[in-house]
Amino acid sequence: MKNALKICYCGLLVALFLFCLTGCGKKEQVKSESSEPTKNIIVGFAQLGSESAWRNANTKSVKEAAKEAGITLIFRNAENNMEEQLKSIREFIMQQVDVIVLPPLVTEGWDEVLNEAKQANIPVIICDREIETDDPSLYVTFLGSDFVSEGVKAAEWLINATKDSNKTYNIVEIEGNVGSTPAIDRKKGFDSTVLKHPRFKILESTTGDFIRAKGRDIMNDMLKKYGNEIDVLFSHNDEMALGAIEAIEAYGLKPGKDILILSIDGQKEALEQIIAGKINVSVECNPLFGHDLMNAVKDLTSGKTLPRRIITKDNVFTIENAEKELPNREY
Ligand code: GYE
Repeated sequence: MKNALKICYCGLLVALFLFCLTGCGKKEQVKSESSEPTKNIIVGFAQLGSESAWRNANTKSVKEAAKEAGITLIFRNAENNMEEQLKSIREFIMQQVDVIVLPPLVTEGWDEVLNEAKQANIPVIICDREIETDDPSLYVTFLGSDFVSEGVKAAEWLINATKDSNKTYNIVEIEGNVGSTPAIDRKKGFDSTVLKHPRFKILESTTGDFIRAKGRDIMNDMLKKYGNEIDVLFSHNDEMALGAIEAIEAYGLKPGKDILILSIDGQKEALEQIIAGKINVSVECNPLFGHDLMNAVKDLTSGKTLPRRIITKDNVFTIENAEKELPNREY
């Protein structure tokens, strides 16, 4: 009996040894397959500007992800000038890059240049903001956030926070670049949600181009015009909200209390202001999609079919979770 057990035990050991050997063999094979040199992919990225912490984080994320993926990135920055973006795309076509990536400054005016890319057989990925076109064949996929839903989330916070009051809330709105999807859709989502309730009134809505200094100047003008009548500011990004806070304090009012501040992006500085009680809510818009973008590029160049839209997940930051989230913020 003892001997039989011993034989069984030895048999098991031999089987285990053989299993390991073949297993290791397989691993080696997989390893050598994946370390085969892949074709060098060249991507032309026509960044639209550097107007905000969001934008700079986006640039960093794209550059780092390209490096990690071993993709050659030709990076151009148009500094908020559409002519420059058009020029960059034409330059990429001349260079015969494998893929063009475009975060468009505004929605309109891309058909001609995208047709040139199509004629040159260069696929285009639209990211961050969207374009308006009748020809769906001009780009392969859109990768970015759902801006309507961001506006809705800001509105829902306000509706909920004021639900026990029956006073009328006067709102001012500072918008992003005229004609850009984040400005159009955040406004659409926000306005259509709050205006279902008669207790909200929008006093004025003006563009601040997503820039902090403009947010400050516009808030200044609005305070001169409406003074204490303003109850709520909805700013289309954190940079402009941060500028507006300076103007509100200079005017002698308390941001976050005398004027409720609703904003979008979820950048580090905004979370700090939430903790300080000066911003009430910042709806996240995630700029860190570099990896998803490079994965889409790899799929595209290896012949896979991409979904028409790849939508990033966005959180909502308030006093409830800002402190916990702050150490994790990358922008
Ligand atoms: O919210 C803003 C940036 O297009 C989503 O642009 C982006 C917006 C972002 O300047 O801060």
